Amino acid sequence: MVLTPHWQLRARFARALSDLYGTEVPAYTTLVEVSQEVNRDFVAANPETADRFGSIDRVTAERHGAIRVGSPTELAQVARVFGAIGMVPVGFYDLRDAKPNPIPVVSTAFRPVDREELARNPFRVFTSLLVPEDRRFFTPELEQQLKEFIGSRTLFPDELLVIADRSIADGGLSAEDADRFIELATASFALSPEPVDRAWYEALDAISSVAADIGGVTSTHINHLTPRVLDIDDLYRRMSERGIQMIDAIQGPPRWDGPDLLLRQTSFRALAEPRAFREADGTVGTGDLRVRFGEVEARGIALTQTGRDHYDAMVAEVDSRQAATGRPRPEVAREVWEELCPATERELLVRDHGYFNFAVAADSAGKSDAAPADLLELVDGGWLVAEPIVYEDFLPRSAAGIFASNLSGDGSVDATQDVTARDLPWMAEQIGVPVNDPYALYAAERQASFETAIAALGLDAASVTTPWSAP
Ligand code: OOG
Ligand code: NI
Repeated sequence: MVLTPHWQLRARFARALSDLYGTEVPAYTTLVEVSQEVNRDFVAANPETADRFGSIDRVTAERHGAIRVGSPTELAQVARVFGAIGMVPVGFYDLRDAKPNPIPVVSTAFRPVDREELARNPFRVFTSLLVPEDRRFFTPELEQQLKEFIGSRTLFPDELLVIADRSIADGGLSAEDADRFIELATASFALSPEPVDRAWYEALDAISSVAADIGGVTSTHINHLTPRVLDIDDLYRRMSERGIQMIDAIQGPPRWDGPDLLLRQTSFRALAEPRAFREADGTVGTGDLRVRFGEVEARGIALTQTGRDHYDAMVAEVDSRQAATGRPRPEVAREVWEELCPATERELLVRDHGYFNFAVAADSAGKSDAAPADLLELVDGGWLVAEPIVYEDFLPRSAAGIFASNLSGDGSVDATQDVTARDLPWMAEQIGVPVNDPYALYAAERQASFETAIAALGLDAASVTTPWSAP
């Protein structure tokens, strides 16, 4: 029997979710249209460089979603549903001490990890898990109530989980199972018509809107779906021109003339959506909730740990100069970048700040002299080309900003309470599958391309000097 492979299931699921979200949040459809216009115009204006961070087909289809769940049991089920379509957890983000608003969640991102799989369809989902044990947010009574409420709901039907396990075991699904999987999985992330218990929702909302969004309702839902653009400043302008109120700024690194690092994101607040509410007297009426929004992103080069430390230091410098002068953040950030950020891709490579893949240059075969045993000389001398590896992950500070810009209130936090320890190994144990370290993934990809290219030049990779130390 011919099975539909994971990547095809993933592409179908991403499309189905996009169709669903477009019917639920019409402004998303506008965002996708404008994103496509921006990308078309960018490709027309920059035909040589437009596909430097991924093919245009990939970028056009590219989306990330966000979901939020309430317990390790639910997170483990999410891992099965996404595992069925070739997405595994990568990275650990703790948003509980985020500024300006702490959020009572820890998160990971489910995504494909192989370059080929990413090229076929890079769908990823930022997935947050509530931490009801955290005393800075929740009293012991509330923790207990949350656990009971969450423990008694069902996010995913058994039938879906059974098919998901089959897909993981077999590497794909029969046509019939595939249809059923897409139908059930998509429905699991739709906004539920089930009435929301107003008193319960509001009690949680006073502590954290995110806690209410997770633990105040009986299902999960796709919280936003983010297209990718090649020019986010252009997108921001065009959305504003259409009268859509965007958040104040683009999060992440500034626009400047040097290389784009990591990830830039911006969002708009979604309109209130009508929801059914159950009142204290048992009657059901309608009200509205503003929990879902639109977000868009532009992706740049993945940074090594050294590059990331430098990035974090530049962001801290932006913070302190901005606090001291009150000048607009984009202006301060640009100034700091111009002073401190490596201004070219070559400089990122020399200082080992960025990840690159290496390939034999098209004209290197015509070279008569012996290839030097030094990576930078090989690149500078035209033997190899270095292609930046695109950042496939998230930024906790931008994530916190995205959460915060869409909260209804500031919530309440008791900072004097102890922190409940949560980290990547803890999360892996809860999910029952490994949580990948993003740095290890990028480094492995770089190393593999480096070894292949070096071997093609007839050199021994172990004897070639590189800006990074041997793995
Ligand atoms: C997730 C926010 C994080 C991003 O792009 O950084 C995120 C959420 O709102 O649940 O999606
Ligand atoms: Ni997002």
